[in-house]
Amino acid sequence: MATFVDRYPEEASVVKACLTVAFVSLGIGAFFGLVQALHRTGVVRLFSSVDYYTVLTAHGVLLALVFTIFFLLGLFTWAITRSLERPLPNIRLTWAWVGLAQAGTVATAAAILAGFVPDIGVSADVLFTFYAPMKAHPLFYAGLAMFIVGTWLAGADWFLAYREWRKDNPDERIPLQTFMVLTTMLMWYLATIGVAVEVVVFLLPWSFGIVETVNPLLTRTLFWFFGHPVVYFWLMPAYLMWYTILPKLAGGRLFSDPLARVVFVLFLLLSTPVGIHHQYLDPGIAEGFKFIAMTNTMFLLLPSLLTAFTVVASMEHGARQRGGEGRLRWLGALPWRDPAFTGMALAGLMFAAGGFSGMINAGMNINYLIHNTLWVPGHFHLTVGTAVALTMMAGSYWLVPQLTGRKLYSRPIGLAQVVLWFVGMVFMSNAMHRAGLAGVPRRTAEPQYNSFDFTTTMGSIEELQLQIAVGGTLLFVSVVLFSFNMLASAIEDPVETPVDDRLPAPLSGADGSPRVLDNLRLWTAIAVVLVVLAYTLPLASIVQDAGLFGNVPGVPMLIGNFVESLAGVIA
Ligand code: HAS
Ligand code: CU
Repeated sequence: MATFVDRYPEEASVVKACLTVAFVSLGIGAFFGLVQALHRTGVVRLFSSVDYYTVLTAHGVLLALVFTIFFLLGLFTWAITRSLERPLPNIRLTWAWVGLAQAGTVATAAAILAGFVPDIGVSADVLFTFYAPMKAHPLFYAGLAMFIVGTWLAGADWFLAYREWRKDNPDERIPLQTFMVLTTMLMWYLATIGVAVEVVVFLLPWSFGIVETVNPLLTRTLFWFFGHPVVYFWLMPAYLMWYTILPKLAGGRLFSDPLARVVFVLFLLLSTPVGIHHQYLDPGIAEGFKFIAMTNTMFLLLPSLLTAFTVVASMEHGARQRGGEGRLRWLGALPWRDPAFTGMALAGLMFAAGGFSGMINAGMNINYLIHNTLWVPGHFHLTVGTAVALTMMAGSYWLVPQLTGRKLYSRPIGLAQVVLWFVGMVFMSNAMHRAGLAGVPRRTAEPQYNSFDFTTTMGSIEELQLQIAVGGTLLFVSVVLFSFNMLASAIEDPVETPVDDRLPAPLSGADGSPRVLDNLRLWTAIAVVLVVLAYTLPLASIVQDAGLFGNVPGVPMLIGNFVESLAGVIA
């Protein structure tokens, strides 16, 4: 059995090109994470607090946007090619989107890093949630636009591959991995409408000086229209690996293929009409709209709860195939020495905790307690920072040898790396959650204000700061080990018996399930209707209140008038 690179050499190069960008971003982004954790906690201050937002923006953009999405581009290319069992139809198109996304990344990263150079007039300290009123240099938005268009073309490339396959296989069910890629991309097309309008219609002209003002609430709302679903765009590659690769690594088979399809369809339907749960504290959006977003968010827990069940059931099946017995003793029969398996399992375990803090965020009333505190970074370091990032690193130990035809340099280092990530994150994210409950704010260079004591029943602030610094340092060491292992693997000798990339058939296959599951047009249409229902009225009322570009006399002026007349009455 030839491995991936032997069967599809050109596609393997594409995947490698994407993963290389992902891993370089991971290395640089992790470095910014370390210096920032040490700075915030007051352990060592390596840069001036004035540069804090440049560091934080570089950290967030390089890790949350570039590392994750470039990994996705590589993984999905691999998944489409191997599950359709054919090369991509138009390799020039493929290289075009790789190049465009890479060029966009370079432009955006340059705009951010230029912030460290004084007096050149280029900076983009707008954080990874780049909405107004923060303004970046046009290069930042232009790069971002290229990057997003790159992902759109990638999706087009994969849909074309699917269309070719369909011509030859008119009656077959869509292969599972292809199904996952296509539903994720449909969700992405819908979600990115928000950010495209935000950047092209408002932020870019504003940054160029073509328009003078924007409506900040409108750009925030358009951002979160995209900003929630983007978290599932990061998560779906991890789910693809948990559903299709993890069962094999565990020694078993996926519990249910139709259940996996249902999960991806639910994400397509529900990921977008929930973005307002990031805006519970925004004035200017009526409570009723926030309540609808909360209700939709609670429904959106379902696909992840189904995933927890299906993935753990598949792992248990694998363990029993390997001789595992008992109610919980089977856990011991899992291949814990395999870094790919262990990393993914630990990532899943942490996601159970991250999902729990997500449920707390999602409650409109409890959100007021944690919003804009360190609790929120605690939440997303478990989700994107572990469920996604650790799964991607762990998956690489299995994936990369298929792309290079070389062996992995060191499994023990890989194992140490994934365990170190888990331990580092236990320290850091637990302390972040607790510090958040004590009121420590997020996005602040020096959160310990003079004459203000955060000490509460949550423990002393010094202890929490120390845990964050220790955790952050362990995470950085983990990335160093990962980068070293990947680099060393790139120059290993080619192997004679390559990794077997065949995936076992699910215990319950697609054949017995209703064909309507594969009706992508139907699900897309319903998803569009749900978004229209969730967003038309809130957007209309935001525009009515303060105008498209924020220059129509609206609520602020009404308040001004009110205050003025009140002052008159008092006088
Ligand atoms: Fe979130 C804020 C709600 C999931 C990322 N989230 C954020 C931010 C980020 C983020 C980056 O409602 C901050 C944005 C900013 O900068 O302001 N989030 C949720 C909810 C979920 C959720 C309800 N978030 C994610 C995922 C993310 C992510 C996934 C990235 C990938 N989040 C919120 C809310 C806010 C928020 C509010 C705004 C907070 C504020 O006020 O600012 C749900 O999707 C979670 C569902 C998950 C579960 C867990 C299921 C468990 C599984 C594990 C299976 C176990 C295995 C292993 C496989 C119900 C699937 C077993 C192992 C063995 C050994 C047996
Ligand atoms: Cu969200």
